[in-house]
Parts: sequence; C-alpha cells; structure tokens
Amino acid sequence: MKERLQEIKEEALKQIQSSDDEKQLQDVRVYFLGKKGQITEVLKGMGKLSKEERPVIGQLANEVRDEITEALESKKTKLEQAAMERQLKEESIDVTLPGRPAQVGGPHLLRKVIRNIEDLFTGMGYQVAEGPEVETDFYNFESLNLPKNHPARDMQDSFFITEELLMRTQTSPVQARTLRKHEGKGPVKIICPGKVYRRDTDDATHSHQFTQIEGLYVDENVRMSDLKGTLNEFAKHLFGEERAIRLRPSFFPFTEPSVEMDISCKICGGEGCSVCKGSGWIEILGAGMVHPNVLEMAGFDSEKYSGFAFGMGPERIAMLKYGIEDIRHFYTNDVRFLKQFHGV
Ligand code: 2U9
Repeated sequence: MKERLQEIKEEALKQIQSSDDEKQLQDVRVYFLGKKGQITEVLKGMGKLSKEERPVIGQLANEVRDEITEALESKKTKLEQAAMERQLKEESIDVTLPGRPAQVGGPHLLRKVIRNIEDLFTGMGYQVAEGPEVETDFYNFESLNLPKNHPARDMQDSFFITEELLMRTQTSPVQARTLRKHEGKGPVKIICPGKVYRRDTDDATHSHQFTQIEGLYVDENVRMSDLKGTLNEFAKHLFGEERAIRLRPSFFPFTEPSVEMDISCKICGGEGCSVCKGSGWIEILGAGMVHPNVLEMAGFDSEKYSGFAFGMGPERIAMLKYGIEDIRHFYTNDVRFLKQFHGV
C-alpha cells in the first residue's frame, strides 16, 4: 500500500505539473482526491491491514492527500497569474499610437446659404429680423392684404391650430410686425429668414416645412428701379458676375406690381437645356412694390412712403447652385450628403 500511495503521489504531481488550465486541474483533483478517487480506493483496503500498520498507512495517505492538495493549489495560482499576465499583455494600450481623429461637424448647407444671403444684405444696410412660427391669422394673412375667404389664400394650404392661429406659411408676418413697430416712420430695411409650413405632400421638390428669406425696404421714394438694382446685386453675388436677370410680371396679394425674377442659365449660357427647361432662364424669386393696403394696415402713410419686398426659398437656391435634385436631402440629415458641402 505504501508503494501504491507513493505511485499515486508521483502520478498526481506529474499530471498537475502538465495541466494547462483549470479544467484539467479539476479533473486531476477528482481522479485522485474525489469520493471515488485513487486515494479513497487505497483507504478502502485498510480493513485488511494489521492494527499496527493501519495508523502508519492512514498517516501516509493523509500526507499524500495534503501534498497533492498543496500542489493543486499552487498550480492553480500559477495558472491564474499566467492568465492575468496574458490578458494584461493582450489588452495593454499603446499610448504612442496616434489618436482617432475627432469627427468635426459644421453648419448645415442650408444654414450656410442663409448666412451668405444675410451677409450680402446686412452689407447693404439691412437688419435681420425674426418672429414666431406659430402666427395669428391677422399677421399671416389679413395684414398682408389677404382677407378671410380671399381666393389667393388657396395658394398657401395651411396648418391651422385654431380658427385664429396657424403655423406661418411665409415669413412675411415678421415684416408686417416689424413695420407696425416702426409706428409709421421709415426707413425699415430688414431681411427675415426662417422656417415656414404648408400643407403639402412631400416629394422631390415639395416639403411641408421649408425655409424662406424675405426682404423689405420701406422709405420715402423707394422705387422699382431700387428693387431691380438690389436683385441684380443679389443674383450676381450668389450665382456669379456673368449672370443676367430678367423680371416677369406676376401676382402676389401683398405687392403691386409684382414680378418674378429669373437668372440666365449657367449650364447652357441661355441656349436652352434640361435644367432651364429649354428657356435659357431659371426662376429664382418673387418680388414687387409693397401694396398700399399693406403699408396702411401697418400704420404707414402710403402717399408718403413706398417700398419693395422680395421672397425666396433657400432650398431652391441651394439646389440650383449645387445641383441637388431632391429637397428631402436637406432634412434627412444623412452625413454622406451633408459632408459634401463642408468646404463651401
Ligand atoms: C410685407 C410686404 C410684402 C414678400 C414677398 C414674394 C414676393 C415671393 C415666394 C418666393 C418663393 C416665397 O419661398 S417662396 O415660396 N415669395 O414671391 N414674397 S414679395 O412680400 C411682402 C412681405 C411682407 C409686409
């Protein structure tokens, strides 16, 4: 039995030594020290021993068990340390590696177009004015010569909140409010950028929410030629010195006379192409001389004062300037689209 215990010890220590992980160690423990393990097997044969031999073998078996247990513990600690070292090595951070460049954002293309237009007009002495997006029927329509039930209201399908409140359909109410604040005294020279809302079905060229910039200049002796000169400056600033403009008669309830302004097509140079639909001209904005009714409703003497106003959609301007084919790109915030205009 002594020899058997000696063999068990040697075999156990050998197996412990060659174990590579905790699972193997556990198997060794069960095989030698478990309830049905090798040592237990030896102890089962103790009954056949003499009285004198029994305590000797018993003590030896205990010593062998203790040695194996100790070897198991020590190997377990070694394996744990090795695993920890491996993990530390694998997960170590190389602080000398270059950092990941931070994603730098920038203003949205629409914002840049709006700023560009604001810069041009503030350089001509205009001030930027803002106002509420939830408007009263009075400022959005009535004060702009669009009384209730006027057929021209149909041009602007609206989101009404109550009978008297709606999401503004244009930024014109900001001009009407500003005029009123001036209590009948000019000059008033403002541009009004902002979001507007119309009940429309969204597609490549329509959106229920879009932006507008409108301008207003009211003073004594403001004439149509002032409007034409201002719009000419605008067209050249945005689309290039070589652009020609033309004014066509149009209708807006708040201006009389009213015009629409076209610029000569840059793509074909006036020859006619798919972008200008063969005409050589591209429509950019609407404008006109402020209707006397609008001046009077805002508290201005229309005999003494006159003025011009214009309105445009920055989306349309950006689409023409940068060849964007779908208005929805402005609102879906796909960075692949937005990134293309970082440098403009
Ligand atoms: C006041 C007096 C007059 C603003 C004007 C237009 C012409 C115009 C549209 C162009 C495309 C808006 O984005 S769009 O749909 N606008 O054509 N807007 S004159 O006239 C005013 C405004 C306020 C007190």
